[in-house]
Amino acid sequence: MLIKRAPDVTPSEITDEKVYRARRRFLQFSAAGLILGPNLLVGGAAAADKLGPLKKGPYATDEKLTPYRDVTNYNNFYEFGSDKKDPAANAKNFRTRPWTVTIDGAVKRPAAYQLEDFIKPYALEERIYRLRCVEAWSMVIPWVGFSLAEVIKKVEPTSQAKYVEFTTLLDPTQMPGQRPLLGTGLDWPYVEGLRLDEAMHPLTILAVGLYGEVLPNQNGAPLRLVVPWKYGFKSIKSIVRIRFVEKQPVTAWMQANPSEYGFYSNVNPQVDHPRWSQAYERRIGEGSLLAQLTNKRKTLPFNGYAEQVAHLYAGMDLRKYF
Ligand SMILES: Nc1nc2c(c(=O)[nH]1)N[C@H]1C(S)=C(S)[C@@H](COP(=O)(O)O)O[C@H]1N2
Ligand SMILES: [Mo]
Repeated sequence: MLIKRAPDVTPSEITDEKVYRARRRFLQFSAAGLILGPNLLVGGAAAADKLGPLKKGPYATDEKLTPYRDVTNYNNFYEFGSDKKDPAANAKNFRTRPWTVTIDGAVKRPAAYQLEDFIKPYALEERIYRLRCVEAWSMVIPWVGFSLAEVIKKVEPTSQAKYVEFTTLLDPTQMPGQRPLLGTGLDWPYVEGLRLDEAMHPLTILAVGLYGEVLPNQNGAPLRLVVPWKYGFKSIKSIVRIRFVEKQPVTAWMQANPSEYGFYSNVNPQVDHPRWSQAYERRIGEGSLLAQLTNKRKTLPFNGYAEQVAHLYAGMDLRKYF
């Protein structure tokens, strides 16, 4: 990010990580005037906006972090195009302020918040999680966010609330992928859903940043979900609405192709995608593409979070509920 590299040069993970670790120390020890007050998010979308102070969240993996350059230039965000480089290029001027987050449906306290007010009550944490895409690649990302369960407790779901539905902004003027002819084929806006107990799980977070900085637009600014035991597409970006519902939501990918994408989409090496295996994955940014292809990693059940989440699916046939 800071160092200009020729496209064929392997990114130096060490440099990125060093810069990041140093920056994190800076965030922890700098004078109060230099960092943001607790839980405050800087306005605007400049990539260098720092977040802090950050407490360390649970479940961190000690695997090597995926370089910032890969995390922010190898993206799926179909609203901005379907090529991995499209979101970084096309989301540059995406406006993330003002931003309204609506909470509605089966809750005692429905509300429409300005983003800053929505985020204010929660302490930001760093959560280092693996992200495993259904396309059989993975990353390790230091997210900044807070537990979705905290939000859910505050808005008090009623007994009707069995699922949580999330919706991305609909704005074809800003999102070329949503335009009828240039569009990337999904029924917009992008919708995702979780069962209420999945949404309440302590691994599930709403993220506002990564690598100690405000979320870059291509990673789902200003607010995105991160559900690390599910395929990446469940981690919906640029959220404007969180709705509590009785029936299982129809998600964007189920709508587009129900035989390939199910509601649960738990990472499962034993249940292949109809067109490719899910048994292995390549770790983005780890050496050359050839190295990634020849030296693949075994995909772990629930993306390695089985100990934390397998109980949520006890007794369910995960081939049927894929
Ligand atoms: N609104 C929206 N959210 C989305 C997507 C998308 O196209 N639109 N892509 C998903 C997919 S397939 C993945 S793998 C992750 C990628 O997140 P990242 O680009 O931050 O790594 O975002 C998910 N969230
Ligand atoms: Mo994905």
